[in-house]
Amino acid sequence: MKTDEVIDNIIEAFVRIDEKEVPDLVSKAIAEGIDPLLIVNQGITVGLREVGNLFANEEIFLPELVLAGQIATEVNETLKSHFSGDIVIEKKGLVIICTVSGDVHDIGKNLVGLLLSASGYEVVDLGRSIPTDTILKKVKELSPQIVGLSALLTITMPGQKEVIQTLKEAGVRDKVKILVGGAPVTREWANEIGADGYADDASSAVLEADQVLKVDLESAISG
Ligand code: B1M
Repeated sequence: MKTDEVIDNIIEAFVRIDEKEVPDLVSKAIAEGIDPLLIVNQGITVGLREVGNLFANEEIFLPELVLAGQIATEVNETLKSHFSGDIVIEKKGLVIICTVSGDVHDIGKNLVGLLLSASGYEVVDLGRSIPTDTILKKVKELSPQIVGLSALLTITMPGQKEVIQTLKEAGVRDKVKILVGGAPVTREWANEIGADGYADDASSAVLEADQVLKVDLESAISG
Protein backbone atom coordinates (compact mmCIF):
# COMPACT_ATOMS: atom_id res chain seq x y z
CA MET A 1 0.00 0.00 0.00
CA LYS A 2 1.22 3.51 -0.80
CA THR A 3 2.32 5.78 2.06
CA ASP A 4 -0.45 8.30 1.31
CA GLU A 5 -3.08 5.58 1.52
CA VAL A 6 -1.74 4.28 4.83
CA ILE A 7 -1.74 7.80 6.29
CA ASP A 8 -5.28 8.44 4.97
CA ASN A 9 -6.43 5.21 6.58
CA ILE A 10 -4.97 6.29 9.92
CA ILE A 11 -6.82 9.62 9.68
CA GLU A 12 -10.07 7.87 8.77
CA ALA A 13 -9.71 5.43 11.66
CA PHE A 14 -9.20 8.40 14.01
CA VAL A 15 -12.32 10.08 12.67
CA ARG A 16 -14.22 6.86 13.43
CA ILE A 17 -12.45 6.87 16.84
CA ASP A 18 -11.66 3.22 16.26
CA GLU A 19 -9.57 2.11 19.22
CA LYS A 20 -8.52 -1.13 17.58
CA GLU A 21 -7.95 0.04 14.01
CA VAL A 22 -5.76 3.08 14.82
CA PRO A 23 -3.06 1.15 16.75
CA ASP A 24 -3.21 -1.67 14.18
CA LEU A 25 -2.72 0.72 11.27
CA VAL A 26 0.12 2.55 13.03
CA SER A 27 1.91 -0.74 13.75
CA LYS A 28 1.41 -1.75 10.13
CA ALA A 29 2.78 1.58 8.93
CA ILE A 30 5.89 1.14 11.08
CA ALA A 31 6.34 -2.42 9.82
CA GLU A 32 6.15 -1.09 6.25
CA GLY A 33 8.98 1.30 7.04
CA ILE A 34 6.99 4.53 6.97
CA ASP A 35 8.80 7.37 8.73
CA PRO A 36 7.38 7.68 12.27
CA LEU A 37 7.59 11.48 11.95
CA LEU A 38 5.25 11.33 8.98
CA ILE A 39 2.87 9.12 10.96
CA VAL A 40 2.86 11.67 13.78
CA ASN A 41 2.67 14.87 11.74
CA GLN A 42 0.39 13.78 8.93
CA GLY A 43 -1.53 10.90 10.46
CA ILE A 44 -2.09 11.30 14.18
CA THR A 45 -2.04 15.10 14.35
CA VAL A 46 -4.33 15.55 11.35
CA GLY A 47 -6.64 12.77 12.58
CA LEU A 48 -6.98 14.39 15.99
CA ARG A 49 -7.64 17.79 14.46
CA GLU A 50 -10.49 16.26 12.44
CA VAL A 51 -11.83 14.76 15.65
CA GLY A 52 -11.60 18.25 17.21
CA ASN A 53 -13.68 19.67 14.36
CA LEU A 54 -16.33 17.01 14.87
CA PHE A 55 -16.41 17.91 18.56
CA ALA A 56 -16.68 21.63 17.78
CA ASN A 57 -19.59 20.88 15.42
CA GLU A 58 -21.27 18.76 18.10
CA GLU A 59 -21.11 15.69 15.88
CA ILE A 60 -19.29 13.88 18.69
CA PHE A 61 -19.21 14.60 22.42
CA LEU A 62 -16.79 14.60 25.35
CA PRO A 63 -16.58 10.80 25.86
CA GLU A 64 -15.50 10.37 22.22
CA LEU A 65 -13.01 13.23 22.54
CA VAL A 66 -11.56 11.57 25.64
CA LEU A 67 -11.31 8.24 23.83
CA ALA A 68 -9.56 9.83 20.84
CA GLY A 69 -7.05 11.38 23.25
CA GLN A 70 -6.46 8.00 24.89
CA ILE A 71 -5.92 6.30 21.54
CA ALA A 72 -3.36 8.92 20.51
CA THR A 73 -1.53 8.68 23.83
CA GLU A 74 -1.34 4.89 23.50
CA VAL A 75 -0.11 5.05 19.92
CA ASN A 76 2.51 7.67 20.78
CA GLU A 77 3.83 5.37 23.50
CA THR A 78 4.30 2.70 20.82
CA LEU A 79 6.09 5.16 18.57
CA LYS A 80 8.43 6.34 21.33
CA SER A 81 10.96 3.59 20.81
CA HIS A 82 11.17 4.47 17.12
CA PHE A 83 12.35 7.97 17.88
CA SER A 84 14.81 7.39 20.66
CA GLY A 85 17.99 5.47 20.38
CA ASP A 86 18.87 5.84 16.73
CA ILE A 87 20.35 9.29 16.99
CA VAL A 88 22.86 9.91 19.69
CA ILE A 89 24.47 12.95 20.54
CA GLU A 90 26.11 15.14 23.03
CA LYS A 91 23.45 17.01 25.01
CA LYS A 92 22.51 20.29 23.41
CA GLY A 93 20.96 21.81 26.51
CA LEU A 94 18.28 21.42 29.14
CA VAL A 95 14.64 22.04 28.27
CA ILE A 96 11.84 22.31 30.78
CA ILE A 97 8.51 21.65 29.10
CA CYS A 98 4.89 21.69 30.24
CA THR A 99 1.35 22.61 29.39
CA VAL A 100 0.33 25.84 31.09
CA SER A 101 -2.02 26.19 34.02
CA GLY A 102 -5.65 25.17 33.46
CA ASP A 103 -4.86 23.14 30.34
CA VAL A 104 -4.76 19.34 30.47
CA HIS A 105 -3.94 18.72 26.80
CA ASP A 106 -0.58 16.97 26.70
CA ILE A 107 -0.39 14.85 23.55
CA GLY A 108 1.32 17.53 21.45
CA LYS A 109 3.55 18.60 24.32
CA ASN A 110 4.63 14.99 24.84
CA LEU A 111 5.53 14.69 21.16
CA VAL A 112 7.55 17.89 21.29
CA GLY A 113 9.37 16.60 24.40
CA LEU A 114 9.98 13.26 22.73
CA LEU A 115 11.53 14.75 19.60
CA LEU A 116 13.61 17.27 21.54
CA SER A 117 14.94 14.45 23.63
CA ALA A 118 15.59 12.24 20.56
CA SER A 119 17.52 15.09 18.97
CA GLY A 120 19.88 15.64 21.86
CA TYR A 121 18.18 17.84 24.43
CA GLU A 122 17.81 16.83 28.03
CA VAL A 123 14.10 17.24 28.68
CA VAL A 124 12.42 17.69 32.04
CA ASP A 125 8.69 17.34 31.52
CA LEU A 126 6.78 19.04 34.32
CA GLY A 127 3.47 17.68 33.04
CA ARG A 128 0.19 19.37 32.28
CA SER A 129 -1.78 22.22 33.84
CA ILE A 130 1.32 23.45 35.60
CA PRO A 131 0.97 26.59 37.76
CA THR A 132 3.19 29.51 36.82
CA ASP A 133 4.81 29.51 40.27
CA THR A 134 5.93 25.90 39.80
CA ILE A 135 7.52 26.80 36.46
CA LEU A 136 9.37 29.72 38.07
CA LYS A 137 10.56 27.48 40.89
CA LYS A 138 11.88 24.90 38.42
CA VAL A 139 13.64 27.55 36.33
CA LYS A 140 15.45 28.80 39.43
CA GLU A 141 16.27 25.28 40.56
CA LEU A 142 17.41 23.76 37.22
CA SER A 143 18.63 26.76 35.17
CA PRO A 144 17.42 25.36 31.84
CA GLN A 145 18.45 26.84 28.48
CA ILE A 146 14.85 26.64 27.21
CA VAL A 147 11.38 26.68 28.76
CA GLY A 148 8.75 25.17 26.43
CA LEU A 149 5.15 26.18 27.05
CA SER A 150 2.27 24.43 25.35
CA ALA A 151 -1.34 25.73 25.30
CA LEU A 152 -4.26 24.15 23.46
CA LEU A 153 -7.10 26.33 24.62
CA THR A 154 -7.58 29.95 23.64
CA ILE A 155 -8.40 30.68 27.28
CA THR A 156 -5.10 29.20 28.51
CA MET A 157 -2.86 30.97 25.96
CA PRO A 158 -2.55 33.98 28.33
CA GLY A 159 -0.86 31.53 30.70
CA GLN A 160 2.17 31.63 28.38
CA LYS A 161 2.28 35.40 28.69
CA GLU A 162 1.91 35.16 32.46
CA VAL A 163 4.92 32.83 32.69
CA ILE A 164 7.09 35.25 30.70
CA GLN A 165 5.94 38.17 32.86
CA THR A 166 6.58 36.21 36.06
CA LEU A 167 10.08 35.19 34.96
CA LYS A 168 10.76 38.85 34.12
CA GLU A 169 9.60 40.04 37.53
CA ALA A 170 11.75 37.40 39.20
CA GLY A 171 14.81 38.60 37.24
CA VAL A 172 15.38 35.30 35.41
CA ARG A 173 13.73 36.00 32.04
CA ASP A 174 17.03 36.84 30.32
CA LYS A 175 18.69 33.64 31.49
CA VAL A 176 16.38 31.39 29.48
CA LYS A 177 14.80 31.12 26.03
CA ILE A 178 11.05 30.68 25.86
CA LEU A 179 9.53 28.48 23.18
CA VAL A 180 5.74 28.45 22.76
CA GLY A 181 3.34 26.29 20.77
CA GLY A 182 -0.03 24.56 20.68
CA ALA A 183 -2.85 24.48 18.13
CA PRO A 184 -4.23 28.03 18.70
CA VAL A 185 -0.79 29.61 19.15
CA THR A 186 0.70 31.62 16.28
CA ARG A 187 4.00 33.31 15.49
CA GLU A 188 2.22 36.66 15.96
CA TRP A 189 1.10 35.66 19.45
CA ALA A 190 4.61 34.48 20.28
CA ASN A 191 6.01 37.86 19.20
CA GLU A 192 3.30 39.76 21.03
CA ILE A 193 4.05 38.10 24.37
CA GLY A 194 7.82 38.32 23.91
CA ALA A 195 8.59 34.62 23.46
CA ASP A 196 11.89 33.76 21.76
CA GLY A 197 10.56 30.99 19.57
CA TYR A 198 7.41 29.41 18.19
CA ALA A 199 6.74 26.15 16.40
CA ASP A 200 3.61 24.67 14.89
CA ASP A 201 4.67 21.05 15.13
CA ALA A 202 7.10 18.82 16.97
CA SER A 203 9.76 18.66 14.27
CA SER A 204 9.77 22.44 13.83
CA ALA A 205 10.06 22.75 17.61
CA VAL A 206 13.43 21.00 17.42
CA LEU A 207 14.61 23.30 14.62
CA GLU A 208 13.36 26.33 16.54
CA ALA A 209 15.11 25.21 19.73
CA ASP A 210 18.37 24.79 17.78
CA GLN A 211 17.82 28.18 16.24
CA VAL A 212 17.20 30.13 19.45
CA LEU A 213 20.24 28.60 21.12
CA LYS A 214 22.47 29.20 18.09
CA VAL A 215 21.44 32.86 18.02
CA ASP A 216 22.38 33.04 21.65
CA LEU A 217 25.75 31.48 20.95
CA GLU A 218 26.42 33.91 18.10
CA SER A 219 25.58 36.92 20.25
CA ALA A 220 27.86 35.57 22.99
CA ILE A 221 30.70 35.28 20.46
CA SER A 222 30.13 38.71 18.95
CA GLY A 223 29.66 40.23 22.44
CO1 B1M B 1 -9.77 19.30 23.86
N1 B1M B 1 -10.06 20.92 22.86
N2 B1M B 1 -10.82 19.98 25.33
N3 B1M B 1 -9.43 17.58 24.70
N4 B1M B 1 -9.04 18.74 22.22
C1 B1M B 1 -9.34 21.08 21.60
C2 B1M B 1 -8.02 21.79 21.81
C3 B1M B 1 -10.38 21.91 20.73
C4 B1M B 1 -9.73 22.76 19.64
C5 B1M B 1 -11.47 20.97 20.16
C6 B1M B 1 -12.55 21.74 19.42
O1 B1M B 1 -13.51 22.15 20.05
N5 B1M B 1 -12.41 21.93 18.12
C7 B1M B 1 -11.08 22.77 21.85
C8 B1M B 1 -10.43 24.11 22.18
C9 B1M B 1 -11.20 25.28 21.62
C10 B1M B 1 -10.51 26.55 21.92
O2 B1M B 1 -10.03 26.82 22.97
N6 B1M B 1 -10.47 27.40 20.92
C11 B1M B 1 -11.03 21.81 23.03
C12 B1M B 1 -11.88 21.87 24.16
C13 B1M B 1 -12.99 22.92 24.09
C14 B1M B 1 -11.72 21.03 25.28
C15 B1M B 1 -12.53 21.05 26.58
C16 B1M B 1 -12.88 22.44 27.14
C17 B1M B 1 -13.80 20.19 26.33
C18 B1M B 1 -14.79 20.18 27.48
O3 B1M B 1 -14.48 19.75 28.55
N7 B1M B 1 -15.98 20.65 27.17
C19 B1M B 1 -11.60 20.27 27.55
C20 B1M B 1 -10.58 21.20 28.24
C21 B1M B 1 -9.85 20.52 29.37
C22 B1M B 1 -8.75 21.43 29.90
O4 B1M B 1 -7.67 21.46 29.34
N8 B1M B 1 -9.01 22.15 30.97
C23 B1M B 1 -10.88 19.38 26.57
C24 B1M B 1 -10.40 18.13 26.89
C25 B1M B 1 -9.78 17.27 25.99
C26 B1M B 1 -9.40 15.83 26.34
C27 B1M B 1 -8.88 15.66 27.77
C28 B1M B 1 -10.64 14.98 26.17
C29 B1M B 1 -8.39 15.49 25.18
C30 B1M B 1 -6.92 15.73 25.56
C31 B1M B 1 -6.20 14.47 26.02
C32 B1M B 1 -4.76 14.75 26.25
O5 B1M B 1 -4.15 15.69 25.75
N9 B1M B 1 -4.19 13.87 27.06
C33 B1M B 1 -8.74 16.55 24.13
C34 B1M B 1 -8.36 16.47 22.76
C35 B1M B 1 -7.75 15.15 22.31
C36 B1M B 1 -8.50 17.56 21.87
C37 B1M B 1 -8.16 17.62 20.37
C38 B1M B 1 -9.23 16.86 19.61
C39 B1M B 1 -6.79 17.10 19.96
C40 B1M B 1 -5.60 17.75 20.65
C41 B1M B 1 -4.36 16.98 20.28
O6 B1M B 1 -3.87 16.19 21.04
N10 B1M B 1 -3.92 17.14 19.01
C42 B1M B 1 -8.19 19.19 20.11
C43 B1M B 1 -8.55 19.55 18.68
C44 B1M B 1 -7.49 20.41 17.99
O7 B1M B 1 -6.41 20.63 18.49
N11 B1M B 1 -7.85 20.96 16.86
C45 B1M B 1 -9.00 19.67 21.25
C46 B1M B 1 -2.81 16.36 18.44
C47 B1M B 1 -1.48 16.96 18.83
C48 B1M B 1 -0.35 16.14 18.24
O8 B1M B 1 -1.47 18.25 18.26
O9 B1M B 1 -1.71 19.34 20.51
O10 B1M B 1 -1.80 20.70 18.38
P1 B1M B 1 -1.25 19.55 19.14
O11 B1M B 1 0.34 19.66 19.20
C49 B1M B 1 1.12 19.89 18.06
C50 B1M B 1 1.34 21.38 17.76
O12 B1M B 1 0.33 22.23 18.26
C51 B1M B 1 2.69 21.65 18.33
O13 B1M B 1 3.39 20.42 18.13
C52 B1M B 1 2.50 19.35 18.43
C53 B1M B 1 2.94 18.12 17.69
O14 B1M B 1 2.94 18.31 16.29
N12 B1M B 1 2.85 21.99 19.75
C54 B1M B 1 3.95 22.67 20.15
C55 B1M B 1 2.10 21.71 20.83
N13 B1M B 1 2.68 22.18 21.92
C56 B1M B 1 3.83 22.76 21.55
C57 B1M B 1 4.83 23.39 22.29
C58 B1M B 1 5.91 23.91 21.60
C59 B1M B 1 6.02 23.83 20.21
C60 B1M B 1 5.04 23.21 19.47
O15 B1M B 1 6.92 24.53 22.21
C61 B1M B 1 7.02 24.40 23.59
